[in-house]
Amino acid sequence: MKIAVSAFAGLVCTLGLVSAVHGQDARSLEKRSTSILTNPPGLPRLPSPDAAHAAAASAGLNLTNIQGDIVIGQSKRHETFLFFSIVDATSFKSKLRRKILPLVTNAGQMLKNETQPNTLVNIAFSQTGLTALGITDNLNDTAFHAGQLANAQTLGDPRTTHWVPAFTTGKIHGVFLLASDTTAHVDATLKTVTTALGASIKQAYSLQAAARPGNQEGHEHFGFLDGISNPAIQGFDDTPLPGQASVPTGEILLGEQNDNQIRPDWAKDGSFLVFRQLQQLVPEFHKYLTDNPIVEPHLTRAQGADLLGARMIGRWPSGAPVFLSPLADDPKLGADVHRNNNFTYAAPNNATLCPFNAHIRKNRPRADLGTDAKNPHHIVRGSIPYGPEVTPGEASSQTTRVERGMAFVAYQSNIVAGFQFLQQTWLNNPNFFIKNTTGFDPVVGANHGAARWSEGNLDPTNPTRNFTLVNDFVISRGGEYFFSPSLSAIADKLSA
Ligand code: N7H
Repeated sequence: MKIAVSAFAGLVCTLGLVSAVHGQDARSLEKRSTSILTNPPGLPRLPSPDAAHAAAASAGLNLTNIQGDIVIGQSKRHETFLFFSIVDATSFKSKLRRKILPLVTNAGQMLKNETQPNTLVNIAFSQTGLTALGITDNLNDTAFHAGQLANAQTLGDPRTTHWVPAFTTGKIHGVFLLASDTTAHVDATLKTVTTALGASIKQAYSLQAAARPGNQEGHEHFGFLDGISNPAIQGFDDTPLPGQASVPTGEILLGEQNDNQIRPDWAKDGSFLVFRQLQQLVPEFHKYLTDNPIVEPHLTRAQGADLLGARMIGRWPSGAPVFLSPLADDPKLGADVHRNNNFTYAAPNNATLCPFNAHIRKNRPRADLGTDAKNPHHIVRGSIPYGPEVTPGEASSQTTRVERGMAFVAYQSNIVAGFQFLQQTWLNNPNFFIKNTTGFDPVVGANHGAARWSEGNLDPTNPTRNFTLVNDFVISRGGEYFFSPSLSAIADKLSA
């Protein structure tokens, strides 16, 4: 039976879930009263349903046709990434339409607890996956077409030395993103999905991820609150917080305003999903800080170490920006969404308050570029930590023994101008455009595994002090580039 797309999308919207029909079992019929998302202080909230629908109406955007993960940011509690290869394309397509499409969660559903499913289900395809499905249309993104494996050198990885083997095969055709508030929900949905697809797919790899426990919820493994400065997407959130970037819809969604590439019609309202498994060497990072503190008469050694870490990121663990709180953390500022992103690096436009090569300044130079509107390199991050907390043994030996890190997810309409540009041209480039020879992003910048450096500007007390970072604190375990299609594209193109 062919379902008319608009009618289908409307049905999804009205019911908030169609999953009860096929698989997420009877519990899906229960209305949720709690959100599947976390809500740590300091991170931007989703817009209210009324505000989002009004914004979408004025932009002509259909929120029920856009996959939900694209707009919700970094607030997932538990998430499993299931990477798969398509074994039988005919069987896969038929099951995709009949059994998977009804489970796929759209952006509209995520706006209210009552319409959220038990588990968010999203699906995305690599270039080899689209090819396996017989799709020959050109989505017009060279990085996506080549795949991430071909991009390892460009991204500064030390070849594929540390890559998860599955990412080196070029045979990952797609990924399911399954997110919920409990692992029980995620696991039940994983079973539903794999049972539904049966032998039409083969699991290539999977990664379980979860928000960190207790007061570290919302913080990545080095300890810093993450996701504060995700941009507001026009047509979804038209009331950005002070300092929050407001990005044209087409910078994230294909075929929308400001997406100037030629795309096939069916690609409209899809988004490119960059996945990277980024291992974090947490004890080693903290050892580096302790061994190389910033020395100031009124700071203890520990405070000097914390200051160096904060200047490397551009924010303190609470999320307070060093530009507004240059010498010590300010948890009240970090938790205040009206203040924690409200700065531009404009006055003073130097490295006194925030180093030029701090992670957040390299990723979004704000007024260094003129105005934010002149920056076409925004991404929406949907990352989540993976792996356990640092054990006492690792802390005392200052050595990583168990893998942990960030399941990095970024959405954009153009990988070349989005993630690839940020990693290659800003984070990995010691000659950052604002000022030459400032150095690498000390945390995420990469130099093919060789030493990285930071010249001057990290230490405010000694502008000529240079830092040599012999070892990486973040190690690429590889990943893949995917396309997260609209629900109508799944119905009409990918399963037809
Ligand atoms: Fe980054 N971190 O703790 O070091 N990031 N990041 N990121 N990141 C940000 O402002 C981190 C990575 C961006 O708009 C914060 O939301 C870690 C990659 C962008 O002002 C923290 C890893 C790329 C921003 C971290 C990692 C980016 C940003 C501050 C890997 C792109 C917003 C919280 C393990 C290529 C900048 C916040 C802005 C912020 C961390 C990776 C991009 C704490 C640990 C690979 C665009």
